[in-house]
Amino acid sequence: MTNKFIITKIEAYEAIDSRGYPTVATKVYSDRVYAKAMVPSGASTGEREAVELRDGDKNRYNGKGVLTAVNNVNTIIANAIVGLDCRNQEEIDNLMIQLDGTYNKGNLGANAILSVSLAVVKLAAILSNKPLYQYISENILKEKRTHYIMPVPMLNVINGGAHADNTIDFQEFMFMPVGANSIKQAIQMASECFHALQNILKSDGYNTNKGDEGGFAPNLKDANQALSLMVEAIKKAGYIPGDDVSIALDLASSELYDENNKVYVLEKAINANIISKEEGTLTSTEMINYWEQQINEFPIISIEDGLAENDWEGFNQMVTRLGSKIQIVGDDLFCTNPEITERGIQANVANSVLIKVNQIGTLTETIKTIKLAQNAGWTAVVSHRSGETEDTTIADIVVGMGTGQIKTGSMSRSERIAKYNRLIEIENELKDKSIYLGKKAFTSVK
Ligand code: 2PG
Ligand code: MG
Repeated sequence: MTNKFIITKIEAYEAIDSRGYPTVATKVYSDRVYAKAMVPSGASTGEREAVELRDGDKNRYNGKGVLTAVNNVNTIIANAIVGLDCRNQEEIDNLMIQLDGTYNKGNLGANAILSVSLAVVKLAAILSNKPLYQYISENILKEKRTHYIMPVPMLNVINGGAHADNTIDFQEFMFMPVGANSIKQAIQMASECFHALQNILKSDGYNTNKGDEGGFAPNLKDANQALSLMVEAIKKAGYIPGDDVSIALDLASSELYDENNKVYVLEKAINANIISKEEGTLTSTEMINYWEQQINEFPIISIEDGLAENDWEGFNQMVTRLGSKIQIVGDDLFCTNPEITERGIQANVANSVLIKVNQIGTLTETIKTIKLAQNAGWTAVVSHRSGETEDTTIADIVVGMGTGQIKTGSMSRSERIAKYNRLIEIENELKDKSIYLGKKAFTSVK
């Protein structure tokens, strides 16, 4: 009898992401059954991210085409992987890493490699007759669970920084429905707060246009005003700030850092004449002071990339001062890279790691980073990118890995909603075999 798990064909092509840029889509087949994965793409990227291979041919998509990566899948990767058993995830991922031969997947492209890595696990799950989250847990982690942990979502409702054309320098202001008892309820609460925020913005005379992740992108004065509006929205929707709905932030501070002068510059606000150059230029300590004040004033529970990726000293100071009160998440800081995360754990620069599959490029390495964090008593937040597709793999990864937190955008735009709908579907399927941890998802915050 033939082994139904043998990969018989791999087919990649250029698809389109949520910003209208090309991305790699790959179908991995076993006979007539196939699974498909599509790769996301960031705008505020960390220096140490695995390489997203772009053609650079200015005649197509302003140089952003991915035909070289697609071709690498269809030739080099397909030649090596067709004929292998799709259940051997680690073997396949390691083989692709070897084929690439660089430390950052710059040869074949992390976008090429990731598309195959994710399609392979999806195919193995389909052929095993298991939902992907269950396959990840039982077959990859070898953990049989009586209950699955549904993630507390971070919903990015005010977009700034590189994700929006407005005056806000900080990138993401997110609702976290910590008081819900299920993902379904969490999403309902988030939706109600989101619409309350929309009404407040409208009646205060602000525009309600959206940024890349589906959050509003008004021209606000500063972060303090954004936070005040969010608290007002939570109350207006009938919830208690901090008890029912908390606030998480991604400051994406690498984008603000002036490496030469070791200062953070709030350029958008300065250019809009909201603040002077002096007021808008902050040292690491001044950044921490500012955010400490905001934490005291608002129900902030988590801050991601509160400082720049190379400011490890500043991060250590931030964790020492704020780490017992809030979750300090490293995104650009670690780039989902197991080695950098390991170093970060030793150097005590955070208490949580953001997990983005395309920052590292294989499922195997992604899992390694999550495990490192979990073993160190850190939390791990599985995350989308600002450029996304309808691919919902991260929803299954977060449930399969049981990390307890996901960041996947606002209550608008279908590429974000697709992930929420997948989480609702999983919860429905699991019935009483699912748990929503709420505030308990923050194990590292005392
Ligand atoms: C981030 C992400 C996702 P990007 O900084 O965390 O929200 O943005 O994908 O642009 O890096
Ligand atoms: Mg980030």
